[in-house]
Amino acid sequence: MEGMKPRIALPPFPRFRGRLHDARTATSIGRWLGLAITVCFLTGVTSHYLQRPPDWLADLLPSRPTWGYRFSQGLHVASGIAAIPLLMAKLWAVYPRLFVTPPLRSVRHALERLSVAVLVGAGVFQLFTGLLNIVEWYPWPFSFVPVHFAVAWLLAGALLLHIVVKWPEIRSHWGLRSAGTLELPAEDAADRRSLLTAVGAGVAAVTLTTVGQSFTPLKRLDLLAPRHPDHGTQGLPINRTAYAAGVSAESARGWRLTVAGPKPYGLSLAELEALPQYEVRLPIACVEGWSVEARWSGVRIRDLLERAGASPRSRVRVVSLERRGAYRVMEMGATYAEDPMTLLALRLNGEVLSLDHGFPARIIAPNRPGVWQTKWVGGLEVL
Ligand SMILES: Nc1nc2c(c(=O)[nH]1)N[C@H]1C(S)=C(S)[C@@H](COP(=O)(O)O)O[C@H]1N2
Ligand SMILES: [Mo]
Repeated sequence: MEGMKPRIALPPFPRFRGRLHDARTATSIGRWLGLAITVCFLTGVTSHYLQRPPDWLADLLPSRPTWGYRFSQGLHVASGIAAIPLLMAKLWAVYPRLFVTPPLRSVRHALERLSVAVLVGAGVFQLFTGLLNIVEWYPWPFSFVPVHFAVAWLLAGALLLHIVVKWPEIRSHWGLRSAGTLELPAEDAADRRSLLTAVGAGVAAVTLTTVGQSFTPLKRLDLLAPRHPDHGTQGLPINRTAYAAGVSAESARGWRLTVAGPKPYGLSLAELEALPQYEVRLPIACVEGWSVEARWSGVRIRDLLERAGASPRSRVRVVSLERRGAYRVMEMGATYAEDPMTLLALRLNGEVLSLDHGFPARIIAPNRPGVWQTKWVGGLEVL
């Protein structure tokens, strides 16, 4: 088994005298990085299928627990942010290997280096695009969701391959007790502890100063988070304003909800308000990593479906008044339509919805990504 210490390099390559650029450091940090990436991958895949289920899955997605999407998306963003200092430390530990001589020793060595290049490239790409996504900055020409999703699989595959290839080294460096058998110089121990403590403190710092945007009890600490749960009208952040969506008080005037089904009908706002109203506490859990719970009240979707002569277990298409935009049209599977907590909400935290939060009416459903909590609803269609 080759060791991790690079051979003494010839000029013009740099020389590395730091003692912690070794397999032990790489393993100590790598296992936490591996854990963070695994959690991030699993929660990311969960989020993807909740947001864009294939047709066969759409009517089977669970509408409970109500906090499910909030939890998995919060964990996705938190594990991704925690992975950033871990990845930086890991790259620091191993980067002298970039300069090994000769650069390629054999076909096997070339393949191994290529797989590491893919791993590092995909890892940096995912964390970078994810981080910019949560600040809603998209400075690239491609569409974020499909590319971030595809590269996630590349990263998962490259990581798995890396773990398999490095398994003998990982295993021998994993436990603390094996240290004695590895002839690690005792004088490294204190430096090693300092390095790992610093990395741990970095992870704790970035986590604690951002996680409050989805985990409200820590909201007072969310100094570095792009979103704050209390910033926004009616005690709730706003992702897309009415102005940006091209919806105005004018366009909402004379509004009637249209419901297309076996027995189609329309209802004015006053008529909707006269129907039985229900109140629910549900979060908006944005795919961009912020979540806040609020008190919503309005009419149950299942009641509106029954009134149209449809089964409450129907798939529904919801169309917004918004002229254009990726979230103008939304489809809701039968499990959500049927859930008594799924409302066409008219009120938020006891007040009539503000225009930015979707006046005259918006969707609120349990265990769904924020993108599908459609604002400015114009019509429902039973499918
Ligand atoms: N019609 C429409 N509804 C929409 C959106 C949109 O762009 N258009 N944005 C969605 C997103 S991404 C989120 S997170 C929530 C945010 O709701 P809020 O602005 O009321 O907090 O609304 C959703 N509803
Ligand atoms: Mo969102």
